[in-house]
Amino acid sequence: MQMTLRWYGSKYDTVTLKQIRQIPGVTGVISTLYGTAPGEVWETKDILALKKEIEDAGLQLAGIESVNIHDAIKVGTPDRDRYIDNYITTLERLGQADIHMVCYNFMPVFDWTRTELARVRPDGSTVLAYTQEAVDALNPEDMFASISNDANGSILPGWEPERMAHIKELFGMYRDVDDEKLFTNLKYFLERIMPVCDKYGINMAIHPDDPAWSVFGLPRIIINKANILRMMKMVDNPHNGVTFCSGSYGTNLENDLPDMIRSLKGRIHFAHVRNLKFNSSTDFEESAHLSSDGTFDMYEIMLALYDIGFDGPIRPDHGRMIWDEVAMPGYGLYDRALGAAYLNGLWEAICKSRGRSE
Ligand SMILES: [Mn+2]
Repeated sequence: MQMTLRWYGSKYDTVTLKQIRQIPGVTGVISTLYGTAPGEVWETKDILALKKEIEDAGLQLAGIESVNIHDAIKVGTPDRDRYIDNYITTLERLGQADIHMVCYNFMPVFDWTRTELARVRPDGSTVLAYTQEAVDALNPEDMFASISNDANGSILPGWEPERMAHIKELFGMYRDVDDEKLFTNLKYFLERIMPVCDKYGINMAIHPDDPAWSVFGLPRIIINKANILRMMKMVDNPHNGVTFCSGSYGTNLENDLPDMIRSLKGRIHFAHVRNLKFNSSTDFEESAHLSSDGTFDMYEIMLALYDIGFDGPIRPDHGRMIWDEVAMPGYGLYDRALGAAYLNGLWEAICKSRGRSE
């Protein structure tokens, strides 16, 4: 596996490539052209400039998170083919630039959802947190207002103001889309993009829905083992794979994370590994990465990845805000660096005890 950190680009991120380079064991970053809108074709010169900037800093661009999917594709409107054509062109250009992993999600309207971006923990650190009670008490517009007011001045991916300005319209588009329709539209999209993925060796890695259940009545399908195996079978191509995000699948305590990993051998192309601490089944917070601080056994998660021969990029996920850092919630430097070092330590111990060199 290759340890990486997510990086939003020098225009948007408070963390520098130089800082990332100094985290021991981190050799790559996962990035995106953050200024592009879903549905837009990415320009080759912009892709190459991003890649060069990262390589000049002594790191590798290990994959893209994300190339976002236009709502027309998720809803299945008559103009979806135009947006899929654009997506294919972007994939072609990424492949030509020697980039072979693309993360994306198929979540309607919202990306990940949290109800607090800075819950204070007993040690004074702040973390992202979720309570179902708070979601039940809010409407989507209020949710957007509370998220954007709390974001330390950053624009959070998936919560861009331009997008949220159309929130009512977006909800309207999804009125007739249920889980089955969303599966059908995902299949249509995947079947159309697989040829270009085959040609350039691009691994598509779908990110799970977060939290792993319906929010505000919207359909959500990438939530559990049964659905993800259905997706793997419906387009049975090794390039149709997943981002295994422990913090997103883990929002549902019925998901057995190591078992899910073992069921996806050969299809996990990217891993987000972090812990959650559940205070009740409907209230959780994003704790430090260590097993001892949260609900999940992080050793068992890393061991399952080892057992299936996982060799893709991995990254620590949202970190706590510690040591008075001011950054995009979840995306500060310090706690993610601690997370990377911890996951690398687990991996080294597993490799040495099992006799594989890396
Ligand atoms: Mn994730």
